[in-house]
Amino acid sequence: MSTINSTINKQLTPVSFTEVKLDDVFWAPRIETNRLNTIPAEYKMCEDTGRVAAFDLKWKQGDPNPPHIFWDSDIGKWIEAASYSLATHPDPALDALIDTVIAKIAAAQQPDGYLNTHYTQVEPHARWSNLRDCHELYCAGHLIEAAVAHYQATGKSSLLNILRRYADTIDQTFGVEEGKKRGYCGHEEIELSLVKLYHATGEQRYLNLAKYFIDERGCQPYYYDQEAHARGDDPAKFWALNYSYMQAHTPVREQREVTGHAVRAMYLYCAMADLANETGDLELLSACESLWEDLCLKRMYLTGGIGPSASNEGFTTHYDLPDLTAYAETCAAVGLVFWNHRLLQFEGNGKYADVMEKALYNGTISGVSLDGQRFFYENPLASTGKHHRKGWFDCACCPPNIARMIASVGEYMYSQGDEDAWVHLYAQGQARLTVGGKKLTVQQQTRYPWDGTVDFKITPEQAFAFGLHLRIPGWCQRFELCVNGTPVDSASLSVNGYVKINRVWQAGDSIKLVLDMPVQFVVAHPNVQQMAGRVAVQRGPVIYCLEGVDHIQAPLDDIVARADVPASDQFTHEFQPDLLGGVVVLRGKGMLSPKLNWDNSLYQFIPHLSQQQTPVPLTLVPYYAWDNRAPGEMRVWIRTL
Ligand code: FUB
Ligand code: ZN
Repeated sequence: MSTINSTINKQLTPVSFTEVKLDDVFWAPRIETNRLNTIPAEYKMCEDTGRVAAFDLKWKQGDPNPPHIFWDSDIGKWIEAASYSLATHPDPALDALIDTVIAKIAAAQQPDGYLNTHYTQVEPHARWSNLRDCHELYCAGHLIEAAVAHYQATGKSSLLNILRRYADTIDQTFGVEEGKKRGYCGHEEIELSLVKLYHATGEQRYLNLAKYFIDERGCQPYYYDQEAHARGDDPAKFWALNYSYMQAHTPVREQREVTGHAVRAMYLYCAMADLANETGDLELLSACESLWEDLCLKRMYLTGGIGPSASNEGFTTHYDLPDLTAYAETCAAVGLVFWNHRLLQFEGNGKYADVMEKALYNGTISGVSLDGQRFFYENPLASTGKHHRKGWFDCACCPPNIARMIASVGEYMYSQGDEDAWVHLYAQGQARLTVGGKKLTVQQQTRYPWDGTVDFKITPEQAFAFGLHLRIPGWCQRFELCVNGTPVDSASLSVNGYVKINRVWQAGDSIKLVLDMPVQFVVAHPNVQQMAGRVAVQRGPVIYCLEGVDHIQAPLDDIVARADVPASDQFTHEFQPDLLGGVVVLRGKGMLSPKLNWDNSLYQFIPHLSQQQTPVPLTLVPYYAWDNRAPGEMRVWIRTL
């Protein structure tokens, strides 16, 4: 059921991460690790693998290691991450390093503005001949995002000017006008980047081009058929079988079911939300709303991972959420954050913040090791002990994606409007907001996500009236709220997952929000057959898991949780500063199933199963932190009696 109003209500604008200073227990150390370890390590890998040198245009036919069709996107995402990092932490060496890469990019730009290291060197006569498979516009999109981020972080227009020229070339090449190609990219990304470029430059034609790409997608006759014929290929032999793989089977406004490749879907939906926001396009917004329900109510992992299948790196059927074989690509969860953040800005509906928070604390950051130097591409919810992070991948989309998300995580925390301010996420630090043209500071003191108490100080430059919305997360069943020490009847003030406090705020005003954060069992919808009879454990926004290293007595599948007793009564929680970078660990008791002898049997009778079980101590650690100690098994979903 759609909850979107009949007109688009644009109340919220995100508060830029440059206005949000974090000194919290959770994100601040990650941002620092990202800056000190991840961004340099990724640059080194880009250098070592030839991605940086590809812009020197020295590769010749017959040389080894030809520039790959989407190497440019890795450089784009790296520059974006590095620029976000610069924006909050000035670093002359990093600034200079980015400048050297930009100089190479400038030199690689062709006289007509075209810019792609693969096509310029490896297939110079085949430009724009295979939009379906070859990522040209996708690479352009990531370079545009990089250019906008770099411009915003440094004020330098060096990269922006390059990408404007390239965007102009793209604009002259694609469109409905006579003589232009009516194509669109097989991997969405250019669309959302053009909306960013429009914002950075004020040039309406970039927004128009984004709209063209979105509106043209999925129209018949299919461009990809025509393009295949022009190449001499049979479109019926498309390796992915049909265009739902890239969400191009039907016009996007008509799409109601999430299909195909998960990262592509997320980037498309981001652009649809962007365009709806810019142009008031209700059709696009209502398509987003339906797609959101299809995804988040029937296809999303508990961790915010999405896309269960490796074969299409994406979606299958409703409720198909296997744990061990989950693909759940890091990039897809990052894309889910991007999309939900955009949808959140329309009406401030907490359901989007809930999904965003779920992915932020679980299925995205599981993609990077605690030292920031090893990465998961796939984020399964169970492991037999063979799945481990790696320093890099041939297809290296995930490492720089998680880096850009972490470097800009402050962006997801607050919104501002003409009459209201919103706090979506809790993290210690302070933010500068502007509400109706008036400035204020919001300070949070908290140990979230390890503790549910948040103390706020609200400091407007001058006293003024506005509504302050504080999110009550979906996982929280009970909370208490005091303003200046006086309890507030918050039930009457709660709308769409937020409590709204209306008053004339003045310097020195304080708020105490206490979110009850017990350990909870979670069960899956009965249609998720793979999880029947299993529970997961969650505390606050954090999903927990069992790791083999804490349970050497038996394989994890022999461990059974006692779901007949509330989780809060059986698990204690304790912050352990020296474990896994500082985490709350849960401890309790489960049971060990008896060891049965399965020689020569497929089924057997076992009377009085429960009497044969023996108690076993359980230790649960945050899912995102798994595989950072001795390698071994992992389970999120635990068997029950
Ligand atoms: O195709 C470019 C990127 O590589 C995609 O976003 C990922 O899923 C991986 O296939
Ligand atoms: Zn990826």
